[in-house]
Amino acid sequence: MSLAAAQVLRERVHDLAAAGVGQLGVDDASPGGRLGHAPCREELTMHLRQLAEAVAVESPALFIDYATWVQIRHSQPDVSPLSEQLRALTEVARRDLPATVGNEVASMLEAASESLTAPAHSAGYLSGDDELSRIARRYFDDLLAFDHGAANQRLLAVVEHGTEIADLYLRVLQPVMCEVGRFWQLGKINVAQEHYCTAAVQGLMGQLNAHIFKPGVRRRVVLAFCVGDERHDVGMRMVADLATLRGFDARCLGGTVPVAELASIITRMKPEVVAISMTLVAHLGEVRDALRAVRAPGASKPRTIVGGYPFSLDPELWRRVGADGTAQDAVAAVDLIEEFTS
Ligand code: B12
Repeated sequence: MSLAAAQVLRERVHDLAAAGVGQLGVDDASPGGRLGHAPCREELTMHLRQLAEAVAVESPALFIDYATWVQIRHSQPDVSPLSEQLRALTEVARRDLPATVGNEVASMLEAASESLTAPAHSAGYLSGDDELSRIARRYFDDLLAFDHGAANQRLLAVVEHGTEIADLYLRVLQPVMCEVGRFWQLGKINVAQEHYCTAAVQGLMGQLNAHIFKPGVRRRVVLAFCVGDERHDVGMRMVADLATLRGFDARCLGGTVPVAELASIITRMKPEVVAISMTLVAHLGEVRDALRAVRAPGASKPRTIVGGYPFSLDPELWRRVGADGTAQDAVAAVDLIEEFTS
């Protein structure tokens, strides 16, 4: 039922968004602080697309997390346009969709409405007391000061003095990137600054290649990528780098790989494990399609693992998309790859 309900929702996103705008009584002369007609319709469209993906995998947690994200991004207080929007969409779903679909959709919208509270104050990702947390804070500050050259040199020195690359990735770079995202979400930095920080981290990871790749025979191929329009590929590269460090022949295809090309690449590379990374719930459908393509008749049928933020949020999501397993971080991902190939 849920896949069918999600399909109905996807097909009717535009007319339901328009009905939602009508339900809210929004027009361009709306009083200050309210969205005008077009932006409101755009927002409702975005909510409905996310909702469709959550409905498809029967995961209220995914939609609740999305609603919480919207609330923080817009710094909305408790009684906010978002709760009004969710209420309007609930009315529209019950009124305009076939009863079975409408009920399913409406109950997920209601669960999200009920869970909306004033956004809690967060201490951020860099508040630890240990040495690596201090290094992470300094690195973050350096990047916000646009000083990536010296910042990266300092981190390279940390590795040369014996810090494991896995620790650098999970305890410095990952929290720094999450903090960058939090700052962007709160409007404390803009997109250009976020791009600069990402480029600095990617540059550092490139420089670390010399410490990661050691020549020699590597037999077990691991293929890592993201599909659809998924551009968040830093976590996936971490998985591939740490797999390389543990002796795998890990090959990274990067982000936004077309699903249609997967079967031929699998046939050619014959990976033992395929690792798919996803950050945005909007790409769930493509991840499911990719898993199907990887297992298509004639292909070499590798084991499949999926990971990225939504899979940590909903611990059963990997099963529902049809993967063989998941892991919360890059070290656990490589442990799982070892388990699947031993
Ligand atoms: C950098 C970044 C970008 C860059 C990505 C560049 C790149 N080449 O990766 C760019 C600018 C492209 C981008 C764009 C967008 N972004 Co962005 N982005 C980020 C940011 C700041 C960092 C991502 C990152 O590198 N994290 C660090 C890595 C190491 O963490 P990770 O991916 O979770 O990986 C770890 C684990 O999950 C696991 N893992 C990962 N993959 C796999 C795979 C397997 C198989 C396994 C087992 C494990 C595993 O291991 C990894 C290492 O331990 C995040 C903030 C955040 N909290 O992550 C926002 C963030 C993800 N982005 C966000 C948004 C909204 C967007 C945009 C929609 C913004 C917009 N309006 O344009 C677009 C969408 C683009 C798209 N179509 O993909 C939101 C998502 C909110 C949500 N809940 O949906 C976030 C959370 C920011 C925020 N706080 O609001 N973004």
